[in-house]
Amino acid sequence: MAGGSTFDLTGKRVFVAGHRGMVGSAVVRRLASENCTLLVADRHELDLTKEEPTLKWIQANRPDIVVHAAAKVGGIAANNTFPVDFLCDNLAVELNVIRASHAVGVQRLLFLGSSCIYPKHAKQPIAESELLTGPLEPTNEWYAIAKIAGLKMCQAYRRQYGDDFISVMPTNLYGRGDNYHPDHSHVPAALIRRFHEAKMANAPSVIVWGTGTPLREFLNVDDFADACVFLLKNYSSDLPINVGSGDELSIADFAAAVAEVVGYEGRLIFDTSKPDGTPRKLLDSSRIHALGWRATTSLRAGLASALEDFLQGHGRHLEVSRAS
Ligand code: GFB
Repeated sequence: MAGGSTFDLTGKRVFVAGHRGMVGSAVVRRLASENCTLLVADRHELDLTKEEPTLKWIQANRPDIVVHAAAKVGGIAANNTFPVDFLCDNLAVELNVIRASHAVGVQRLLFLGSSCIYPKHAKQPIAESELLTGPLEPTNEWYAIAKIAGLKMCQAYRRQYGDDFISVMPTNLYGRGDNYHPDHSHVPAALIRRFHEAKMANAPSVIVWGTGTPLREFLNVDDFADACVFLLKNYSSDLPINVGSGDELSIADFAAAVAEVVGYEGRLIFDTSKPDGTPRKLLDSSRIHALGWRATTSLRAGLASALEDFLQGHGRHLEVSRAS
């Protein structure tokens, strides 16, 4: 079952693939309080899109556990602009990491998916059973197809070889270590940066993409990392498992919340030439709740800590302007 027996991380060698990303770095922070040995490889040391070096590195380092947090990720515009990267790089990394993990007999692998793998018009809140029941949201179908393939690889290895490979589907994430690229980031990082810059420049208004009506659920990345460790210890099933916060709001309300946390008091202008993406994406997290895990960080507290992280320059693609 799902959640029947517990898996002990004590003394285990845990490879966090993608440890520089927002999720990977949060998993590394969370694993620091477990009694396990962390294994990481910087990009210049190991290119996970390359099969042979990935296999050799994993053979040489012999992880017991793999957290597969390596992925090419980005917001709605990046997904639309770089379909080859989002499809092919992600497929390559998944194939290399999952195959090599099987080859060395990894005891448990946790694969990270995304809520965008579910159909554009999935029933809300979205249960895991909605997978592959309808067409995908076109702005992110390349990424979604790659993530669905990774999930299916885990199921295939479990079915054919009995490998304990599990998949977890986070809702929209934000928090420490995010990517603040002005065009390619997700909405939380984009708005934190844009509102901060507008505040510094005393700009009377700020652009928010789309109509403001899409609904999104936001989960703090440190809560998500905690869920990953919880699932590593307590979950073994071929069914993917959703991880959400239940904190759902419209993009307009979210933008207002970010503006308040940043302290920006100007006007928000919605640029409807920009895509809205999927109309609603609220995960049904009842299965992980039944196992005993829940998110604990409120959206306000999470946004305040994300802003702090941004101001300290910990994210990527940062050129933070500061009040002198
Ligand atoms: O975060 P985001 O790019 O992710 O956009 P998705 C969420 C919503 O925020 C969309 C609106 O309706 C955007 O139109 N938005 C408003 C903005 N202003 C901005 C802005 O400045 N930047 C961005 N990025 N959005 C992604 C997928 O979809 O979700 C990925 O493309 C991934 O594949 C991720 O799965 C979790 O929720 O629309």
